[in-house]
Amino acid sequence: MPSHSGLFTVIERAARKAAPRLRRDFNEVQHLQVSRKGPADFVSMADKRAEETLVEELRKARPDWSILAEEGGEIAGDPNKPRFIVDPLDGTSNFLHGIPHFAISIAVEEPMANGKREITTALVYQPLTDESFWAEKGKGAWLQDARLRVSSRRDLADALIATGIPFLGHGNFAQWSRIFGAVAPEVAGIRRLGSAALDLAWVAAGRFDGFWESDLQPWDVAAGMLIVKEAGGFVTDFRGGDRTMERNEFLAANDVLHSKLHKLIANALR
Ligand code: 2AM
Ligand code: CA
Repeated sequence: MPSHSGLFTVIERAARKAAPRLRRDFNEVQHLQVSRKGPADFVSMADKRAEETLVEELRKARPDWSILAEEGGEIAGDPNKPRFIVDPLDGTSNFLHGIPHFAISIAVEEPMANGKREITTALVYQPLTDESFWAEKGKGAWLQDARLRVSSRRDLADALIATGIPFLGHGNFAQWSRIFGAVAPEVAGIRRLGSAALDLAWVAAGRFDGFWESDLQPWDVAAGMLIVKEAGGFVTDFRGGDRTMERNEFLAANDVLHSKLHKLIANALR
């Protein structure tokens, strides 16, 4: 049984408080599919409401900490204190289309002695399955109270790889296509499920053997990256370095598959 920190309890309580409303709103979306205006405005309301609940709960527990949230942007707090990074609804397009695959993502970023900031606590919570994927730095990654470990597959031919495809003019489609062209013929399958937070949580859980995507936002990946690392996986940029956020490139897998995928990607982008 893992020992939760008080901080993790705060985060999980916030997510569980926002979840019932999200579940209700998701069920409601199905009925709106036929209406003329469509469910888009409704979903954006659901998104905002979930964020309000999360921000309210987090502020109550840690009033002087900053919060970076997808909808509201940055709420300034004490710059020397940690910061919450919050995505109230990752997988919005799934939610909008009635596809049951979305999550709440919450991370805590702490200032370190060396002046850098580091993610130290992470939760990706899937309201419809009630699954809590979480990690605390140095204490491992967990699904509820079961230890998570990245997959042990070593052969690309057995590997199921998740990705995100550039959409609506976002991202670099030419680059994604070159990587896809190099990776797809070598692996057992590629999946595009539409929630980067869950893609990473599922790499940590060994459901996916790897993941690559670029042009994501900090709240999409902050929690998922720590969960992968604490599950024994690697997360790097496409060059194999640690400048994931700066380069906005994310490649995650176990050590063996990470190095194989990295070679394929390096070749494709040469
Ligand atoms: P969001 O659901 O919070 O917007 C996956 O490629 C990532 O891109 C998701 O984490 C998702 O976060 C974001 N995204 C934004 N708009 C999207 C869209 N139209 N289709 C797919 N993903 C989208
Ligand atoms: Ca998101």
